[in-house]
Amino acid sequence: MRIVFVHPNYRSGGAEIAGSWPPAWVAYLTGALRKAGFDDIRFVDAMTNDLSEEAIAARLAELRPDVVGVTAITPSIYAAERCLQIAQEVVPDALRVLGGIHATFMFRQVLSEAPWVDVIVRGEGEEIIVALMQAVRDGRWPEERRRIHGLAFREGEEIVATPAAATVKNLDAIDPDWSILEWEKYTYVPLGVRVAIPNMARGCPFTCSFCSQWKFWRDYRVRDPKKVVDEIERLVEEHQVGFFILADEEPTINRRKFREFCEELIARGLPERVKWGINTRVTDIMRDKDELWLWRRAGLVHVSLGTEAAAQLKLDRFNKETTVAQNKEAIRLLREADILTEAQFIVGLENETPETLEETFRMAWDWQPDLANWAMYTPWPFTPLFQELGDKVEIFDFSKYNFVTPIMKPEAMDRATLLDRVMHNYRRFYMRKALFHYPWRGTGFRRRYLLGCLKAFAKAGFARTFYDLGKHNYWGPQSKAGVNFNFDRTRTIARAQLDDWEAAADRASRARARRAGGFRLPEGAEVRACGGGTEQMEEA
Ligand code: B12
Ligand code: SF4
Repeated sequence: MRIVFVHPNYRSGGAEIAGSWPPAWVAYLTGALRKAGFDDIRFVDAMTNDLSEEAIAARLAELRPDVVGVTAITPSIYAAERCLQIAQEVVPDALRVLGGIHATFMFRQVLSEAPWVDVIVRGEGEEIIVALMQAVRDGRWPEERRRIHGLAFREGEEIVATPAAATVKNLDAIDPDWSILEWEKYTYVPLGVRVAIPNMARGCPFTCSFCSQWKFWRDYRVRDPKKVVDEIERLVEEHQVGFFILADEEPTINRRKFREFCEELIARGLPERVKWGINTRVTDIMRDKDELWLWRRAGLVHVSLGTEAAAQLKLDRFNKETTVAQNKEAIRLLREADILTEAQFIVGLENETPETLEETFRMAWDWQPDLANWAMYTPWPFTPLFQELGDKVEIFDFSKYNFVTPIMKPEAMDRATLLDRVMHNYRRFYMRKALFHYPWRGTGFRRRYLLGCLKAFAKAGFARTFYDLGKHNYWGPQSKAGVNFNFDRTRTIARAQLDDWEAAADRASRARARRAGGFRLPEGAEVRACGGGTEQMEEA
């Protein structure tokens, strides 16, 4: 039985400008499937190879799969749906499977707008895909489909969701198969080396209102650090990987395991051969300030911090539980430990003004991170903040939900001005850094790395792919009047999806009423989701 995975060709000029990145989901699913005895698995990376629709069709026709599996985050959903439509056209007998975060939560939307999708895998894929493939192989598909947890599919006019599958409890049984990828294609531009995205921890114990990740992975789990280092050692030895980022949302919260991870890398001499980066929280940096040199010795050279908003007001709204002063201090501590810092700002909520954007620039310059990003607030439709914003969200063209396109229109300015002010921040920040900082940061690794980052920015700037500026017709402040984000305003939320949200809101208000009606957990305990928040993936 031949399974073909396809990574859709979607680009938007954000993080991907730093290189061509290996899709981790393919390695993780392939590992699980091979362990379960499925050995005919192929992969088509339409994104890295920039494949046209015709080229995808030709590859599928040539490979003649029995199953086609595609991934989608929110902005790549239409490209993913199109891949499966192409599969329907050229290999109509193949089972068409879609997975990833967007379809997990928006399965009613997806099955309404793309009825050619045979089945959606909701949540972590490793165990569900194995159960699904076994059913197909053993001839139990589609008769037994209602028995497999974590799926959604159409039965005539009805959209059926089976009960949510459990999260993968034994993460140590996970053994990704990275050999499925064509390694010479994956390069990290700032260092000019091969790059990988291993995953040590899943989930996040926090519940930021704008973020979808804690909801997706649900409970927080960490793999055995030694096993993760085994994986990294194989990536270095077998695939000559010279840089990795951990895919984790929160790798450092479990201090003991993170320390073990660093010590194991050092014990095996890996920091000489591979450098790495993480995303984490400023509060962990403050807590672990005495360990930062250990992190650095283990090869950690780049920390991206969700500093998020300059104004404390915004941090509170995002439920981020951090303070502006902590952000500054965390950056200082990392700088002292010789670790590069990247500060992330989220801008573009409805109350953004030119002054608040200016304020983020001043903060960025005051804190002096090595890199700064101004991401456009993107209302993932399955987050609490989206529900709170209600009809202030008026664009439902998900292909533009990508951190670089202003989805919200701030009350005080139009979208083109918002983009222009953000570009103004980038220009000032990187111009000054390029002239006064990067070239003078010693002669060693740090300087080489920073100049490499500048090269990645410059490359995307010249090609006008940065923030999709070329597509949006932005050429600088003078071009504001001609900027066009090309939103497809015919895109709407499907009736089935709206009905589902309304039903969920009803259930939530009934639950609130029940709680208000006198039910109390012992000793004042609160009902909490396994991610630590108050929301939980629905058992359908
Ligand atoms: C590494 C990364 C990148 C890399 C590499 C992406 C790549 N080629 O895979 C780069 C830097 C290029 C990147 C770019 C972008 N990214 Co990114 N990225 C991540 C990050 C940090 C890790 C992704 C990862 O590998 N996870 C580990 C794997 C194992 O998890 P997974 O992909 O979810 O797969 C599991 C399940 O979802 C499921 N599954 C997934 N696909 C399928 C398919 C099938 C058939 C099945 C059965 C199951 C299944 O099974 C897998 C195993 O359990 C995540 C945050 C995170 N921690 O997840 C953000 C994240 C995915 N990125 C995000 C975004 C928005 C983007 C950009 C649009 C930003 C931008 N403008 O630059 C671009 C889009 C580029 C693109 N076309 O994909 C968002 C998506 C949010 C959303 N709701 O959709 C995330 C979640 C970050 C966030 N803060 O919200 N990204
Ligand atoms: S800390 Fe907040 S933004 Fe970061 S992954 Fe957790 S919930 Fe999301």
